[in-house]
Amino acid sequence: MENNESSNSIDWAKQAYALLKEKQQLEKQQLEKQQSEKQELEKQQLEKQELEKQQLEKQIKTFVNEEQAQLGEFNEEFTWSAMILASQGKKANQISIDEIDWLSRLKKGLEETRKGFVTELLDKLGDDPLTPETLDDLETLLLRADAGIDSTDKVINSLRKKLNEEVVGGEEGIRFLKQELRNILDKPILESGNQLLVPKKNQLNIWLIVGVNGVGKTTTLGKLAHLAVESNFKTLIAAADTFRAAAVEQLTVWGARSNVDVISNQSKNADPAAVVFDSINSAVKRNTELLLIDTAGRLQNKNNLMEELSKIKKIIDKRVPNANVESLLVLDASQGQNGLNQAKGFSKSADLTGAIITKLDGTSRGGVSLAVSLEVNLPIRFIGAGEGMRDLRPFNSYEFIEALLADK
Ligand SMILES: Nc1nc2c(ncn2[C@@H]2O[C@H](COP(=O)(O)OP(=O)(O)OP(=O)(O)O)[C@@H](O)[C@H]2O)c(=O)[nH]1
Ligand SMILES: [Mg+2]
Repeated sequence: MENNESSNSIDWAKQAYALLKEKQQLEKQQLEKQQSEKQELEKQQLEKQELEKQQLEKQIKTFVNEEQAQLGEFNEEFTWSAMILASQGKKANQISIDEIDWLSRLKKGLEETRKGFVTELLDKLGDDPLTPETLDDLETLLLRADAGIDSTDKVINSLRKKLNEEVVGGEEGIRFLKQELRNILDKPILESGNQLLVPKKNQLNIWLIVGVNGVGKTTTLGKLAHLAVESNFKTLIAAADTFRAAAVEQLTVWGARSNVDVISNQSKNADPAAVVFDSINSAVKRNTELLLIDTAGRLQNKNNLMEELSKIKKIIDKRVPNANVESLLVLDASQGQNGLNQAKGFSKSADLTGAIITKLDGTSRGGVSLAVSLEVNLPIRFIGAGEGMRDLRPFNSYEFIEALLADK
């Protein structure tokens, strides 16, 4: 009996030992697996970093080569662009390759809007005098290009009034239409008392770039940095979008393209307001003339976004009350009426001073610029038509409307 018991307990001990051994083995294997997984992950991260570094270097190299405007052919594009500059009073020797190049690209960029709007309009108008039916067609076309109901009504009513007073030929109709459209775009600009938005020399100017996610804020900021450096402004960038992980890298590439320093805080959950604070300190120390602040487009919710913007604004007002501050709302033209709603939303909570319309290339809804000017009374300050560094220019209603209504 006793013997039996002791052999049982030996068996039990053997069993327990085997189980423990197995467990230990398993744990060891798990540990080894974890370690090798960790090593693999580290290796992958290193490879990824190396790849990103290579891509960054490659991008910067391509940018340097790509960014110089070239004198193209003496063709219809060149002639049209030169004529637009000439009709604004520029002399032949005052015209730069950059300006010609931009106008050709703007016209090309607005091709989609034009196709769905002007080509049809010109066909309808022909050389015959305007009729009430052509006005109905024009109304539909303007609405389709996202000019908005108010702008469309305004233009159509003016044309109708003119029609009641006199016979309006096709060509004159177009001229009148262009003027009416320009009036809409120019009104908020004239009311701002500032025809062209340029940083004030030898002072601190702070431009806050705001807007919902993906509209092109960071890209626009990069292009603005380029324009500013070209115009000899001492420029600095603040990476205050701390929400999106890759935002700082994206800005660093843009900064490198124009040789502009980027103030950032790489740590996780960094406070955007702290980044702004640091960047203002650097700007003051360096006598910076233009501080461009990139902000997040997406936070946990819309209220957070607005709260963050007002926090940033407060820091600026407190730390540098004399700075010339602009809050510029970036809108993606391809979002049409949605853009108009964003402009209305932001103008309620964020003290906006202007708008920048991006992605005018390849959209058929460039008309949203009219809706924003008329319905939100926001001066359009810049327009972007492309992803390149040179694809952003100060807004000029004459050039915009000519490019929009170009008849070829
Ligand atoms: N075609 C075209 N693409 C543009 C233009 N501007 C920006 N983009 C592209 O739009 C995408 C989004 O641009 P971002 O600058 O990252 O937009 P964002 O507003 O900073 O986005 P979040 O930081 O995520 O809120 C990118 O792929 C840009 O290259 C433009 O004028 N034309
Ligand atoms: Mg961004």
